[in-house]
Amino acid sequence: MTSTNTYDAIVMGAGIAGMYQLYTLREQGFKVKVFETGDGVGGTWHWNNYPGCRFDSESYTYAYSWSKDIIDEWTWTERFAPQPETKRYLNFVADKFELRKDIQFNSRVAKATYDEANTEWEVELDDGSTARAKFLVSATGPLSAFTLPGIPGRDTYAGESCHTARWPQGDTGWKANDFSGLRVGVIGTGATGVQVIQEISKTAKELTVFQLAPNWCAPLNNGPISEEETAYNKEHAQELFDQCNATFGAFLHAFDERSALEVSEEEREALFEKLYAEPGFGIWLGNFSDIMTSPEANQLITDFIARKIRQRVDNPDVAELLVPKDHGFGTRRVPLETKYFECYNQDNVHLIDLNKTPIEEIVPTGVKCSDKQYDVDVLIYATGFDAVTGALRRIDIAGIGGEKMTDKWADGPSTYLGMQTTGFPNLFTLVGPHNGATFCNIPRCIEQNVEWVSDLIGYMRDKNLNEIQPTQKAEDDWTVHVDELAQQTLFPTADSWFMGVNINNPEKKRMFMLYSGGAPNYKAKCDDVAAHDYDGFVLK
Ligand code: NA7
Repeated sequence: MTSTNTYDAIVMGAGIAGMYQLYTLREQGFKVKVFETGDGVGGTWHWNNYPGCRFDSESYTYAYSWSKDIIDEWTWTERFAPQPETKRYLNFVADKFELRKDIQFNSRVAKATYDEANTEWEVELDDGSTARAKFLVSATGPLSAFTLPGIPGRDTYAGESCHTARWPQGDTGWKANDFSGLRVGVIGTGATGVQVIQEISKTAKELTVFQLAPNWCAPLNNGPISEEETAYNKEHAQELFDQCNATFGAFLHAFDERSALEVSEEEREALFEKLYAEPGFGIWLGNFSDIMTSPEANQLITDFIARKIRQRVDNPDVAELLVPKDHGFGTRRVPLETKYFECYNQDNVHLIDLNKTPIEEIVPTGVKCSDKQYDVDVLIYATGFDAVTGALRRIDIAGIGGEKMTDKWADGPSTYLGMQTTGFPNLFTLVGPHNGATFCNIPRCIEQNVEWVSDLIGYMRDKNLNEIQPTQKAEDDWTVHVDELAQQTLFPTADSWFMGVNINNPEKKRMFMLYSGGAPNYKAKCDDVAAHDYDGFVLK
């Protein structure tokens, strides 16, 4: 082992979190190395380059807030930026702050082992090379470990296919979003499926959508940002960030404090209509305060959205297939769409209900359902992720006494603040399970996570401390608290990635994976812990 591959901190992942963690620790004088699987920065926005990909956060609220130069120099063109623009933005930040010099690309961390004697981590990359650091920060992303269905015959398919999170590069044809003349199949109708379906429907000769459960989608209402708006957003950037940080999900949208049940039907419908016509997540996170906690209130918005779907889809039978029957609005992630429902009014788009006619196998020419075979030229898997813990589960992580993290979390994660778990000292899980950042307008909460970790590492340096991990009690209490908070909401009533459910990971225990107490409460708790000398942690 030479000193050249020994660092103060190793960060796994060069997405939004990893890039900022590198920046903050480096500013504090630490020697930092980032290992990134991909060949560029951006994480989610590097990998998810499928047609139609964009975020559902207002662009200027998704941006980094920590540099006035970035805010002044970068101009967002659309209210909800498409993936290429966000990727360009993150590359712009990487260039501006010379982040790449400390990032090693094409380098997947395969193994991480805690060395108790030296209180440091050794990581091993796919190519067998190793590096060491006192601190190991996971910035691997909550939705990065994609899943492919275990449908029989998948490998026999002779056409072209991909998962949306690994869209192949190409300058022409379907790889460049031109599906003309092609028969396309899409499996999956989550937020990703919705985006890719509405896009492919514009050019495909035939688009066949294979749907298990429909989702409660609502309009994105995207549009260009005018010069006047841009000028305002730049001038008032900090106010806008502060406004976000004060809300439950760190979006611009704050819940209406009234109950959906206490207002008149006219008032209720008026708010629903207004939110449905407005950009972004207002229909979910700016709605009456009890739509996510009261089944009766939730039923009202659920009925409203169902009416909208039935109005927008011409064929009543197809409309019924698109109206979810097994969960209420907002209990799963709400996909925001642009003419998604209208694309089912086109002759070239066909919706297959896999509950009635399940896929039996993939065959060389397409998809064989129980009633019929659908031949396709291109088959797209929009089948989701091993969410929140997936990327960590794919690394062989061993803590004190060689305990494997996969064993410790076999029945689901247990954490303190979603940042650490006992037995794995000096390892921090940004945007990890039970962490407030994972149910959030992510960059807003990433900044909180990163700054908290950087402050803590600085504190340990100042106090000459070498090791930190939570007490068992703090971890148990937080894990119970996370579950209790979730039980106060309607989230546990639906199967979703929030609950760790994806049919392609049947071994994963069904439990709420996020922190549902809201961004301000999460930040207050983290700040309080820090203010009390990291109460709940054992520091040595
Ligand atoms: P999601 O939301 O997990 O959606 C995955 C979709 O794929 C969903 O419709 C699934 O149906 C479907 N699916 C998964 N496996 C299969 C199989 N084997 N057969 C048929 N259909 C299947 O992932 P997304 O990528 O859309 O979104 C993830 C997040 O990324 C999103 O919330 C944004 O925050 C960004 P099911 O739901 O099980 O009925």
